[in-house]
Amino acid sequence: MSDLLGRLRRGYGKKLRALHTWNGWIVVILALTGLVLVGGFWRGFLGEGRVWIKGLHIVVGIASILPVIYYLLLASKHWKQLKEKPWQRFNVLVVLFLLLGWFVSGVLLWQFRMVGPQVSNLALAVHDVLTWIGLPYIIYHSLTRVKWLKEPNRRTIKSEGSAITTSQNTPQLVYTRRAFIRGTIGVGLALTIGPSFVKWLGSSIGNIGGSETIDKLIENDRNQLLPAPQPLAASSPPLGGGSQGQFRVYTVTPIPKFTNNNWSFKLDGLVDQSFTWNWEQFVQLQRTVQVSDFHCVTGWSVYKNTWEGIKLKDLLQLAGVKSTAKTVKFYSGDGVYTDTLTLEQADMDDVMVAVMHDGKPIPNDLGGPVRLIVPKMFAYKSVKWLNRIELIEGEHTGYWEQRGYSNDAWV
Ligand SMILES: Nc1nc2c(c(=O)[nH]1)N[C@H]1C(S)=C(S)[C@@H](COP(=O)(O)O)O[C@H]1N2
Ligand SMILES: [Mo]
Repeated sequence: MSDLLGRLRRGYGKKLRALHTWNGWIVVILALTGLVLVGGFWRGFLGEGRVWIKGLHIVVGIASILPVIYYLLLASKHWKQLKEKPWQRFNVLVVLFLLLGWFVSGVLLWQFRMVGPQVSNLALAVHDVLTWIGLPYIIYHSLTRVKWLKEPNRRTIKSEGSAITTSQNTPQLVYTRRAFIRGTIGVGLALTIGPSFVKWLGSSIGNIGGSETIDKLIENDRNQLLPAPQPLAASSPPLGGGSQGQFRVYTVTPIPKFTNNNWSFKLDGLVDQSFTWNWEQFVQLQRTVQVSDFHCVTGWSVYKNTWEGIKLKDLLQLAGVKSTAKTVKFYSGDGVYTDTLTLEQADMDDVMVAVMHDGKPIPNDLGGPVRLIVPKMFAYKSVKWLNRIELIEGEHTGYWEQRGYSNDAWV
């Protein structure tokens, strides 16, 4: 009888430890993939890989609930075991809270289409804040455990009894190897995510403190285009009362900057008359003002943007679309990014070739001097640094659509 109990106990200790190891690996994978996804630093050269990393992050994230459920089945016994160790009880609660919080907010983000932008914005904020407090906590936890592992009697999860005898001749080896593995993971983590982590941490703190605002991006604007466009009355003060929320600066290339000398705007392809405007000519074109929300598929939105620019349909009318044309193709001045709309979509009243945001020129970080705005679609359609519109006969698959995003981008 007591033998059986002992075996169960041993089994339990092993299970808990295996669980802990699995959980540790899952957190490492999620942390690495998550930080790479969120770190603007990596966006530029990941390209296509980003979609795969996102897939991996989601799959592993969903799987991460399994060890939690498994733990909860064993929890009452572990909890009793920790009776005299309030700090370790606290640790268990913190870790459970983090894992469940990440899981729930992660599932909502994954299902952003179903839950809508309001919920997914909240979920993204929660996911971020949990990472912001959770990752340092977990890194600290694993670093201190490396020391603990060298002192087996301080371990919480003991395999009571025979484990000590069996491991007696090799404990040094076992623990050193573990410490080594953990150390390696630690160094690997630091090297891979270090740069994006620091950057992201900075911007997260900025976002929470509200200091990394559009004003700051405007201040850092590296475009030099003269004359500055004069805002219409509806733009200044902005009709929408000023945008709410913050843009995350996205790019798949180094961020371009423009001057009067290297900037022009082309409208060509299957049109009756093609155009090439320089900046002085471009700011003469008739602009209008609209207020609209801006939604990124990754879960964030900026509400009530007052955009001023030229309606796409006005531009198309000016050039005269040939009857053979089927698709409107947009080119970014970054030389890489493209996207498309069908002629029917391009005819929507609120699709705009935008020049100003909230009454000010769009800074180059946010796609200025000219970016596309398609309010009814997710923002990957809103090509930054727009400098060419071509009417084409066939179809074209845009940058993110080539990498797995749906060509149907309706919000
Ligand atoms: N040229 C270019 N345009 C782009 C992108 C990009 O990486 N390059 N990202 C798209 C995506 S996914 C989003 S959410 C918005 C982000 O705009 P922002 O960087 O001004 O916040 O730009 C869209 N247009
Ligand atoms: Mo996006």
